[in-house]
Amino acid sequence: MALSSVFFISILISYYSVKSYGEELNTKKFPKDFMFGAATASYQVEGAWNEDGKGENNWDHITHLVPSPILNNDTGDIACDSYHKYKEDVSLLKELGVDFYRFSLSWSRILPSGFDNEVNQLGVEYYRNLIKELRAHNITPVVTIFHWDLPQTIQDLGGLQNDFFIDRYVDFARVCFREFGEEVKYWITFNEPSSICYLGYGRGWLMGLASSPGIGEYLCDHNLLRAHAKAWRMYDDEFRKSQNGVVGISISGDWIEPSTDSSADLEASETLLQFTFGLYIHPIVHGDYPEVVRTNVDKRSVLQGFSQSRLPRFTQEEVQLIRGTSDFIGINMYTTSLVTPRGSDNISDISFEADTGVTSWKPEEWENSGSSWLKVYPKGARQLLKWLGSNYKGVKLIITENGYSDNNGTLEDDKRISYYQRYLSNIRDAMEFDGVDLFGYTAWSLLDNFEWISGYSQKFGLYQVDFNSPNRTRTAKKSAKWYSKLTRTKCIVDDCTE
Ligand code: GBH
Repeated sequence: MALSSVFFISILISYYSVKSYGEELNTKKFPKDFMFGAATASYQVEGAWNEDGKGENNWDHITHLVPSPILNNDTGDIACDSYHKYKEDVSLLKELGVDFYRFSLSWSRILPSGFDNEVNQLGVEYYRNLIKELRAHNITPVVTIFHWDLPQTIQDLGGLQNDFFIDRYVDFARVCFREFGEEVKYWITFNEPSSICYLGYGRGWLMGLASSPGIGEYLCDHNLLRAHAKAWRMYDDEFRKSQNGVVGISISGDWIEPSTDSSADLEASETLLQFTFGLYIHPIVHGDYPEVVRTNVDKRSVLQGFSQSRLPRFTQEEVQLIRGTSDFIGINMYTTSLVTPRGSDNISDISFEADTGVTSWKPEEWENSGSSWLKVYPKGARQLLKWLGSNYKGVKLIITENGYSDNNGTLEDDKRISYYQRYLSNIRDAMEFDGVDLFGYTAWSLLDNFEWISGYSQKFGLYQVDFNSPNRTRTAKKSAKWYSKLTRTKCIVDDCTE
């Protein structure tokens, strides 16, 4: 080929990829077999906190404390009342036209004592009925085994910081596979290890509200990863042949954008991505923690006078156990942060943040949502997927959460539509231009629901829920109509090309 035409083509290619990057909406349909879904989690929607034999969990405990640590003293005692209204929820999912529904199981509803000495048949029945209703409407259940509601008995013993958790989790997972695995082919072991461990045991915002910064999160991570791996292997040994499903995990985090293009900021970005995504995905893919995490925590632990690293070590057997234990990786993505190295290192600071060696923030001027942590930055979706795709080649990815909050639950939620449209456009770009192997997308959330310590003040739903009415009346927002067009056309604009 003549040099001039090579030159011409490369200009064309670079023009096209610049143009297609970011602002302009991608007009290509999602592939035919690409799955669209919607998600909720047990404590956030079910209510019925003490009905039909359910045991107490950490969220029942936290929300009933006096004074309450939850905004407006809100509780999930009734929440969206999905325990009683699951048939209506399924009819909404039908209206949305989704391929799947991602929901989670309440551990203490199924095992009231937290342990497998007693299985609560009424709890099992509830999920059986939900699954049956979904399948009757041709909606695939995608089931999260653990989405933050832990039996209080187990939390009282230190929760995920105590390594007895590992086998208790495997016991619970076995009951789930046994009771539901004939009908459930997609499993997610844990929702967001970093929220559970870092926000939970490191910062004290979730789980038990107690915090041990720089220590608790690593104990929790270490146990969570081993619990995940053991549950995956147990499925493999005891159920995969007869049930033929897949088991994965959902990891969350911000895309971390270097605040300038200096090499220091690029390195800071890579480091923080390793501390959020790599911390979990690297062990699951390769068997052990990422090098930068190992090195940073080990080094600081020594300087702080610890005789052993605050980040525990896997034995060789555990490395073998953990490596290769995910059939897919779920990604929960919402937002982006900027990053730069920390100005000075105060070595007496024992914390995860100090271990990362970087500092991150979200610029004031970025578009707001109803949650202070959620700034709208659609380009970050493509960047993150591209980073994941190139760091973990051959790993199947699905977005298990993405969504936008406001504070009033308005039905005229054009901002939510715009968020979904721009994020999905960047996601489509990542598939088209960066070769990212993504097989599905999940909107968070089906319903306005109990947003943890923020109570009912932050609303993510495609459907509004009237929390003042005993009926918990559900009403479709404009975004629900938009999403139902998307699920049917696989197209985010009015008119798509194939
Ligand atoms: C998801 O977490 C959860 O899986 C889901 O249950 C939740 O409803 C949804 O997001 C929307 O928030 O307020 O400063 O304490 C997303 C990751 C981690 C983002 C915790 C919010 C709290 C920051 N989340 N983080 S703060």
